Amino acid sequence: MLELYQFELSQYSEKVRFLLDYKGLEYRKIEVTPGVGQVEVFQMSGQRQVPVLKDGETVVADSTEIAMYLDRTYPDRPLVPSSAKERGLSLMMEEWADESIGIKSRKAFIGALNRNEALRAAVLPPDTPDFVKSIVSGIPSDLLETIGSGVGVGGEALKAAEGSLKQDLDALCLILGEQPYLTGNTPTLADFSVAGLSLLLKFPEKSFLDLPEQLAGKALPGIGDNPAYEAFFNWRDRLYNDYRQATVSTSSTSASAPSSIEIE
Ligand SMILES: N[C@@H](CCC(=O)N[C@@H](CS)C(=O)NCC(=O)O)C(=O)O
Repeated sequence: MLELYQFELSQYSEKVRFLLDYKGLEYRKIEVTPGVGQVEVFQMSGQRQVPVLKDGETVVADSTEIAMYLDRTYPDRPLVPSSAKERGLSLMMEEWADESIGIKSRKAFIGALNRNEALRAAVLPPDTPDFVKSIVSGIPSDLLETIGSGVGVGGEALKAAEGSLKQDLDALCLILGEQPYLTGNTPTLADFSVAGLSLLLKFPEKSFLDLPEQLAGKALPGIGDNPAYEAFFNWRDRLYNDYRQATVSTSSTSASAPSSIEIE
């Protein structure tokens, strides 16, 4: 069986999970422990980031490489369409989404973490000892802000990322106002990439991901809960319902409005 080395909360891993589900391929998720677990990833793939796909003896790192590998090896339900215009658009949009939504959403999410102590503790792995959680949630926000500035996620960079994300979402809503999918009438690599990479803007319901309870359905304030982007998140919900495999059965089926990650 295919094996996906991943972080459950990684937007690039979510992109690949979408691709695998769309193709109807069975796979086993291997949750990598940040830091120590990445040594194994490095030994296996020559680099330390997830996602990495292992298919027998074949190891493929990087979500774009994985998408191309899947289409070559499992051509049923193609991700990249054959008609020239749709092909070009889907490849271009996939590349854009990696560099735009994928990176800016991570910055915006870090901004929310900086401002929200409970959220910081919520994203730690479930087996994190309580005393570590309480230390992490107790780091003052202004200290995180100062540390963040040194690595390009300080206040100004975060504001710029949020503003630019809004422009991306405006553009995507304009496209989705005209057609059901990003490149036309059928879903392609572009749709699954954008949908997966927007994971951190609004978390899906728990049935699709093994999420901490506190994160399921939660939205980044001003973005994931903004009515201006309803067309985008409705489109994404449709993709989840139609193509993403539900892994966790939940008793609650209520499709309530998203609640924001509260920021004090
Ligand atoms: N270009 C890569 C990006 C992957 C990526 O940024 N992975 C993050 C998780 S979302 C990661 O592994 N971070 C850990 C690290 O960089 O050490 C892809 O498309 O797969």
